[in-house]
Amino acid sequence: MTRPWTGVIHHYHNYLPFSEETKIVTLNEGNTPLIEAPRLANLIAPDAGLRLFLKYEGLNPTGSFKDRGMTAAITQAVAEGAQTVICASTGNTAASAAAYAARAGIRCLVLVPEGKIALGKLAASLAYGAEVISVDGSFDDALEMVRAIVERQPIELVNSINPWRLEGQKTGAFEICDQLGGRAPDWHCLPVGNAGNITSYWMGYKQYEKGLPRILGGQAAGSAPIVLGRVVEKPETIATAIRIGNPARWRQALEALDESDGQITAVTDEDILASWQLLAKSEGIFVEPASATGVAALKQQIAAGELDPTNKTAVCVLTGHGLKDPDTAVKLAAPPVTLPAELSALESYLAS
Ligand code: AN7
Repeated sequence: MTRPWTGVIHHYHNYLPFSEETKIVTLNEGNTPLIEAPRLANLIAPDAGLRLFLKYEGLNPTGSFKDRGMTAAITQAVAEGAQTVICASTGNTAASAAAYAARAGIRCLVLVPEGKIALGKLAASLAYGAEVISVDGSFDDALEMVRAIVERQPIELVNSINPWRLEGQKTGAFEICDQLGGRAPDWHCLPVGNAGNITSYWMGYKQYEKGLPRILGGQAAGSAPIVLGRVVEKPETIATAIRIGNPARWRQALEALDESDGQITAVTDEDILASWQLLAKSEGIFVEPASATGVAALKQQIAAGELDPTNKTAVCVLTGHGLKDPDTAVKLAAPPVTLPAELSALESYLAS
């Protein structure tokens, strides 16, 4: 019998700086599927022999990749005696912090940008019992507030400025190498918001020593500070998860791109939604819009001739589940057909 999976800290203990005695706060996160996507591969790179894999991080306990880093951050916070944690969030960090804080029995405050957080993330944060504070400003404004408050009060910050978040998050790279049979892909594609994930993956690949991919990051065109090389004061995009104008891990993201001979590119909201739809309709994988940004970036770079897909292996990280943002999904689709509850109505519908 195989050992039951009990979360990323237990599984990758030898690669993480926790002592044997530390009491681990976990929801058995990680071990998410790496799903090969041959139809999608053939759509974005016809007959090129591209092997495309999707790392479906939406299947983590709170429905996003954030749980990998949050198990580590909350474990460490509790080990240091913290009784309250705080974060600013576009939603997924909030839901994850709220869940792990509940698990640990500590207080959790989350600051979110007013009106710009997807319904599933708000619902979950409230359900887990976090104190949700809606800030009349952007994510970047909220992050400034939490950075300042933790200087003044004994509250632990659990945004990805917290180095323990990166420690947990880097396990995504370990898993991908393990799932590919002990090697890294040629290309690793992902959305970039606050740039914690890109920083962590690069740390993880370097530490695991199974080869190094080239990193391809995607930012939404209306929120692309790293691509533009300047802070975006009023970021906009339908992908609210990555509506961030001043990433906290900006410098480390540039290092990852430089060291991996990678690139970062801006993709329009239309391109994000086109890839979002392709994922759902051609592979049966429903993600929140931001999560399609890595696929959109890969598709764009191949189409532009910037990236040669011939016989390459690419992994796209799908960062959050589609049920996080049901409003956008419903808004973009045709409404359901309504019929009377009669067989004849169904038959005429099928004939039409
Ligand atoms: C689905 O939850 O910043 O570049 O506060 O939710 O590591 O920030 C979310 C970010 C990609 C970008 N995909 O990752 C937050 C938050 C999804 C996300 C990102 C986020 P980072």
